[in-house]
Amino acid sequence: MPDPDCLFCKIVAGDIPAEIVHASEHSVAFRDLNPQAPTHVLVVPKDHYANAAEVAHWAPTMAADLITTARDVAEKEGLETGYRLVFNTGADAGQTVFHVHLHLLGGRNLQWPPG
Ligand code: DGP
Repeated sequence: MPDPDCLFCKIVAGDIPAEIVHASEHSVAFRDLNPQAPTHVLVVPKDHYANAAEVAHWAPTMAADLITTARDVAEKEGLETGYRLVFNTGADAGQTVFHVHLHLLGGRNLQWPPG
C-alpha cells in the first residue's frame, strides 16, 4: 500500500517529477536529485517498504528485482568497468527517505571505505 506521506511513493505515482531511467511492473529507477557520481540512480519498488531488511523479509523476489534492475540500468549507462550498489538502512547509515531505495553509483573511481 502506498504511504500518502512518502516522497518516493509520490514519485512512483507521478505526483512529484523525477527523471525516470527505467520502469517495470514492480520497480522504478530515477536519477538522484543530489548526485554523488556521474551516474547516481535510485531503484525503488512501487510498493512501500521502509528499508532493505523489510523488503527482503516480506517480498524477497522484489529485493532481487531491485538488484537485477540496477544491473540493467548500469549496463544501459555504460558502467562496464564497475559500479556500486548501496542500501542505507537506518539513520546512522544516512537513510533519509524511508521507502527502500538501492543507490546505483558509477562513472568515476569510487573510494573505499565510504564516509
Ligand atoms: P538516503 O540518504 O539513502 O535515504 O538517500 C535518499 C536519496 O534521495 C538522496 O541521495 C537524495 C535523494 N532525494 C531526496 N529527495 C529527492 C527527490 O525529491 N527526488 C529525487 N530524484 N531524489 C531525491
